[in-house]
Amino acid sequence: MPSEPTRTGLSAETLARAVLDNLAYLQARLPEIATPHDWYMALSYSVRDRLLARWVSTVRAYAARDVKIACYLSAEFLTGPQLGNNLVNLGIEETARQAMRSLGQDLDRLIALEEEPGLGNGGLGRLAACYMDSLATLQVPAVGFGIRYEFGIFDQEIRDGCQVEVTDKWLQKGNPWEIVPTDVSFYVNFGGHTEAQADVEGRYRVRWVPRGRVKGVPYDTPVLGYRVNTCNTLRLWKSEAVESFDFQGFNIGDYYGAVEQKVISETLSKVLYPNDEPEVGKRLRLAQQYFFVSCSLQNLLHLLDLKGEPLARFPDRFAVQLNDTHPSIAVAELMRLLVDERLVPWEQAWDITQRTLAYTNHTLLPEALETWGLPLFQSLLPRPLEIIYEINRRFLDEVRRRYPGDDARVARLSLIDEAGEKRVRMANLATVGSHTVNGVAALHSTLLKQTVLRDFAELWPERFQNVTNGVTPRRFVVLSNPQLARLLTGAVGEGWVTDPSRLKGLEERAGDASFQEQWRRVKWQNKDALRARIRERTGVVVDPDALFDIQVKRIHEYKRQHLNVLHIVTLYQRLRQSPKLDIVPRCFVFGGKAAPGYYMAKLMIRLINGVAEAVNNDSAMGGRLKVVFFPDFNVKNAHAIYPAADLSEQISTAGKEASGTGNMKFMLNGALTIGTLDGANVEIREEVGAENFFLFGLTAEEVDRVKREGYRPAAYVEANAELRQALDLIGSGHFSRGDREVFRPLVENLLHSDPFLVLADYAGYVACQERVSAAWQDPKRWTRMSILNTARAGKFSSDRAIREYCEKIWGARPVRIALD
Ligand code: NBG
Repeated sequence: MPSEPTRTGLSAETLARAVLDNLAYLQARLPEIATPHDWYMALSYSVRDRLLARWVSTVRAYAARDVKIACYLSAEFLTGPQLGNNLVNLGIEETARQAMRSLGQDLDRLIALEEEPGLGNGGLGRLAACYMDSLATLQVPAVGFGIRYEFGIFDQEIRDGCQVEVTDKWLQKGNPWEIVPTDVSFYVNFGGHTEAQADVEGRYRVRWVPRGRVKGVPYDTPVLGYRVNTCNTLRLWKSEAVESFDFQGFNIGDYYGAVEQKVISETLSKVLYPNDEPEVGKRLRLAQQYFFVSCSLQNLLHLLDLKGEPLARFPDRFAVQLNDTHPSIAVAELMRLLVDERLVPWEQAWDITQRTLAYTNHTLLPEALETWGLPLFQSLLPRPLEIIYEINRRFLDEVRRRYPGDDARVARLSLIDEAGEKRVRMANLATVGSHTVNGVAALHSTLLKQTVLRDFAELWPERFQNVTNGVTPRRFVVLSNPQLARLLTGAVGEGWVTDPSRLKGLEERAGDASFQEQWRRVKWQNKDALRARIRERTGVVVDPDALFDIQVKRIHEYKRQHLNVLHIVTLYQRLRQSPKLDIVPRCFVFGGKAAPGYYMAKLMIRLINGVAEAVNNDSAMGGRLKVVFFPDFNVKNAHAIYPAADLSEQISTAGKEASGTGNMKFMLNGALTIGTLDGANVEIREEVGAENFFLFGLTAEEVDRVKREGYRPAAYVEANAELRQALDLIGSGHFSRGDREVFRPLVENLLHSDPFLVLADYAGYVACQERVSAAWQDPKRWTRMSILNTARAGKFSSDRAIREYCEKIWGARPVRIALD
């Protein structure tokens, strides 16, 4: 029998041979003394080889053919671990298991060793990663551009109930997935000044004389689609110092300034900034954004040159999506590259820019909308700022023509906020420079047009779109919930993985007793597995027969983890007052990181842990209530958490959560949702049916009205004895070992300001939780609802979302790849 090529063969024997080969010749390790990590690396290299075969074919095909490439610009890609996912997409999970067994190694153990590439904060970064998976799976030519942070999002530890941030050293032991092409790098300017002059033909030209330059080096990670040959690229830029750096600075004596610049260039891609931080690291963050955007756009122009095509073809070759405002400096940078460096006339450059770029908005929270003070902008990016002024001048001329005399409107639309310290408004810049602007759920897109971008929506209604977010069923079911995946495949065939509308086929089995029994068994086993992890990570013993009530997401006041806590404290009080009360046993699980500088969010973590300590150790509870704060919520831990949930908490103040994507992951894994009419919850409820969704709370409109009419949180406390008791108990020090001061700021904030209407929604939430408990007591009914949730989750696949982006925004089409 002819033997398969070692680097590409897909049989277990060949794979085992490849692993030994890499162990010996890449890592120089003897099998006898190889550590589990060595084996992990050897297997990963072997899997990467198999990706590379497809990657090469893909890159070749894109270079040779007339294709349009979707370019996803994002400051965050929260990919999570790669090995398991690549095995799933290659379809060789079982083969790998066998191969490693033949080498005396356990595959699951090796997979568990992988460090998490946590290059994102939360939903926004994870969405980018899901989209990369879908793009490849749908065989759409695509590249993701971002930053190769040396330190990703911090690791969270809990000490004495408090969050402690530990630096994330994901690269310490090497990253087997990335490839560094040595033939490309780009330079990016910073600081300095500009000089205007006329060129030989008398045209107005501007030269940017930078203070310094930074070199951007690409690190490529192949992204393979599910069971296809398409293997796209995630290209992350690392900054390096340029050798002959700022000698002028040395000569004129600005020694420290020059050294500072050198340090900046080397630290540019050092660390991912946590969001929700008001002022920290502003300057470096703007520098990071410009750095990766400039490298990426230069790279695209370079690709066009390689194809030998004229600049006018740029928008036909590349669709560039701006993931939030973080890359929105692309509007000015593409203009600069075209006008200054390629000598394209302004009008033509503007046409190219607008036809290329599109912008996705991910938040309406005013404090999260990016603006940059002019002095900072000017000192770091003098030339892009001039270009922004020129864009603004032309744009506002147009506005004045449309709305003569409407100065207030001009002020609102301007790219520069002139009230107080002058600032550049990045959302306005992104909107003006894009052909399409979209929100991430139907409600969010509507509110976007009514609030943050209202004037723009009036000006250009045709520019606004909605694309509801989605999540990949490969990672979030096939990989992380294999038992459910098997059950689904048995019931509706394996086509659901790429066409989850087929899950509708489960509906007819939703009431079937034996199918229900299998369904419950899968859920129970996932809960039992989470039970073991909880015990290992926190020491808390929980019961898999209890209702697993889970809220995992970033910790934020608008997400209202404290509302969840108030419900727990209420149940706790009831049981303390009437120990014999018949209640549904519940295990409450929380997980999520707080931004290091977000005081209130950190206090919420402390509160959860304080409540956990009191509740879990109170013998009167008889084990009926358990509260767990699962530390370090990340993609890896998420794999174990979503599959184990009975109830998904999606309880943000209506109008505040742009979409949510955790809500979709829970639904796909058969959890029922308790939630407000916010973000994608609205569409989840539409899909699953109102009778299968636990709805409570004020609507976005009501929230607005309550606030307009003067919200007085104390009124809700006066009207509700249980609420008063719960707040009193928290204030009494009961959950802080007698210290009455610890939670005072949190309680006072709720009583006197409560910006996210926690107290207004409390009664409705508690009543809704009672409906949850009633449903749980009827296992047939609950299981039916659970099955229907999975059955009707098809809409929330990221494949659907990507198809919409391709059709409505990018004009990108699939390209079938044959292996060379
Ligand atoms: C977040 C929203 C979420 C949404 C994700 C992905 C930001 C700025 N926004 O509701 O808060 O699901 O984006 O769209 O991180």
